[in-house]
Amino acid sequence: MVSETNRIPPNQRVTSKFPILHVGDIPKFDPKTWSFSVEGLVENPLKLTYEEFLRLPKVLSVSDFHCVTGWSKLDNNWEGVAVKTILNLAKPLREARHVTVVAERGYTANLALEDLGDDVLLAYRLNDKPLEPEHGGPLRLVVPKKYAYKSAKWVRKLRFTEEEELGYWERRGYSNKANPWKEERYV
Ligand SMILES: Nc1nc2c(c(=O)[nH]1)N[C@H]1C(S)=C(S)[C@@H](COP(=O)(O)O)O[C@H]1N2
Ligand SMILES: [Mo]
Repeated sequence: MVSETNRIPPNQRVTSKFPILHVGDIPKFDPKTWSFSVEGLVENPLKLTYEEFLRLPKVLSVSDFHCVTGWSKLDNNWEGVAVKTILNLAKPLREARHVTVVAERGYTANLALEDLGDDVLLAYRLNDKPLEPEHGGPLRLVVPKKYAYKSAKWVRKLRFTEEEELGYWERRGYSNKANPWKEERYV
């Protein structure tokens, strides 16, 4: 057993269920029309079909997931594409400082380029099964070092920008930094 001390950020409770939390309803997924794009300040804009996305090099990554409302779900086995792989393909320009993660139905989350570490993943499998629609399938971002509102479900696009574009919750009073270890919950 891995010790759980020091794994749980302040004022978080561990849950064994995986709660489902999002605004709006779950989008329909059609693998024939779905695409993943990278646009904005990049040398090589990308637009990939679902099949093309699945052919990208994949990684497995185990991480913990902390929702700002106070629950933490430990030891999630994600499988997908490291965001570093996407960066290597799209090649952000020197002016690019921020990324807006654009999901279905107008949900967005924003990150600084330096937040896109080796542990950040575009995931399509969880615990050896295809990622369920309610948890963001076919594709969600996983940002283990931030509160989970940065881990957008149903991701369709990454947009690289010079100026920061605040995301859905970041515009509504939640912390832009979102570091659970520092309890950066609200502005
Ligand atoms: N597209 C989208 N992604 C989203 C959200 C959302 O409302 N829409 N909610 C976020 C929040 S606040 C949390 S806690 C997690 C919840 O992920 P889960 O439903 O897989 O537990 O998704 C995040 N990603
Ligand atoms: Mo959340």
